[in-house]
Amino acid sequence: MYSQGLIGTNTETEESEEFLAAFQARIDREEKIEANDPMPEAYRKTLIRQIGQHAHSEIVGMLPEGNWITRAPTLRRKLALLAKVQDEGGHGLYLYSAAETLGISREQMTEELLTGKAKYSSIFNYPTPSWADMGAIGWLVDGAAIMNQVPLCRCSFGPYARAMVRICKEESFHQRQGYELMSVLAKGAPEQKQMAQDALNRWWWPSLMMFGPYDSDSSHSDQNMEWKIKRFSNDELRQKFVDATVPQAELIGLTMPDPDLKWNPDRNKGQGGYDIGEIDWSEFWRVVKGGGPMNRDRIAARTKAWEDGAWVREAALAHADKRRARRAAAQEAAE
Ligand code: BYC
Repeated sequence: MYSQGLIGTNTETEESEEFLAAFQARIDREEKIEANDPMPEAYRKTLIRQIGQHAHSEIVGMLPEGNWITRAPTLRRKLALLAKVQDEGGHGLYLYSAAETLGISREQMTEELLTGKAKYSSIFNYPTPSWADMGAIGWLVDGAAIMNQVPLCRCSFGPYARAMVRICKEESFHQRQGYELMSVLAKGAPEQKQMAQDALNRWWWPSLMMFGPYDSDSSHSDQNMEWKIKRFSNDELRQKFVDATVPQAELIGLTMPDPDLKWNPDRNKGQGGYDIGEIDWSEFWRVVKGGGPMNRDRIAARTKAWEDGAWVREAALAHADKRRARRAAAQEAAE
C-alpha cells in the first residue's frame, strides 16, 4: 500500500480545480515539486510508476553485463565492466530512494517487479552471447539512456531530477567505454569486426524501442510533458539518438541493420536527419509483456537475489529496532 497521509497528502479540497491550477502554475514557473509538497494523486502515481520502472531497469540491467565480468578478456576491461555494473546498482538505489519519498516502500516496489505488475525496460530481456555485446550495450543502450535521461535532470519532481544528475554523468562514461570497445573490435581481425557487426545488428532495433511507442501510441506522454516530467516526446528523443549514432557507426566502419535508413535534408526543421525503417512494435509488446528471450531468467535472478538477501534485511531491521529501544530506554532513564 502507498503510505498516503504521511507525505504531501491530498484531500478532496486539494484536488479541486483551484488546487490543480495552482499546481500547474508552479510547474509552469519551473518550480521544483518536493516530496512534502501537496500534489495531485495522478502526478504522484505517474512518478511512482516511472521512477519505479526506471529503478527496476537499472537493477535488472546489471544482469546482462554481469554475465561477462568473469570472462572479460583483459584486466582493464574487467575493471571497467565491474565499475559499470556497480554504478547501475547505485543508480537503482538512488531511484528507489527517490520513489520512496513519494510514499511507496522498497518492498512493495520489489514485489511489483517480481510479480510482473511493474514494468522494466524491454532492452534487458535480450541475451548477451558475445563479448561484443558489452560494447554494444555501452554504446547503444547507455547512449539511448543518456538521450532519454539528460532531460530528466530538469524533471519537475526534485528528488528524481537530482538523482538523475549523477546518473547521467556515470552513463556518459559507460557510453564512451562501450563505443571504445566497439571501435577496437571494429579495427581488429575480420572475426572481431564481424562480432561487433553482429552485436550491432542484434542491439540496434531493441535500442530504438527503449524510447517507448511512437508518439501517436504513447498513453502518458502528453500529460507527462504538461507536468514537465518528460521534456521531449518518445519520437523526438529517438530521432536525436538516431541522428547522433548513425555517424558514430560510420566512423568505425560498421553498418546499421536498416535498409531504409537514409539522410533526409527536410528533417529537424530543415537541418536534416535520418529516416529509419518501421519499428517492429509486435516484438516490443511481446517483450514488454514477458515473452522476450530472457524475461523469465531476469525475474528468476531477481527473485533469487531478493530471497537470498532476506536474512540481511531482517538482521539490519532487528539491529535498528534494538538501537531504537536502547535509545528510548536511555532517554527514559535520563528524564
Ligand atoms: N520498456 O505512454 P508511454 C536504464 C511502457 S535505461 C518497457 O510512452 P511513458 C539503463 C510504459 O511504461 C532504461 N516498457 O510511457 C541503461 C507504458 O506502460 P504503463 C530505463 C515500456 O512513461 C543502461 C507504456 O509502455 N529508463 O535503466 O510516458 C544500463 C506506454 O508508454 C518501454 C527509464 O525508465 C520500454 N522500453 O514513457 C543500465 C527512463 N517504453 O506504465 C540501465 C525513465 C514504454 O502504462 N522513463 N514502456 O503500463 C521514461 O522516460 C519513460 O517512462 C519512457 C516511457 C520513455 C520509458
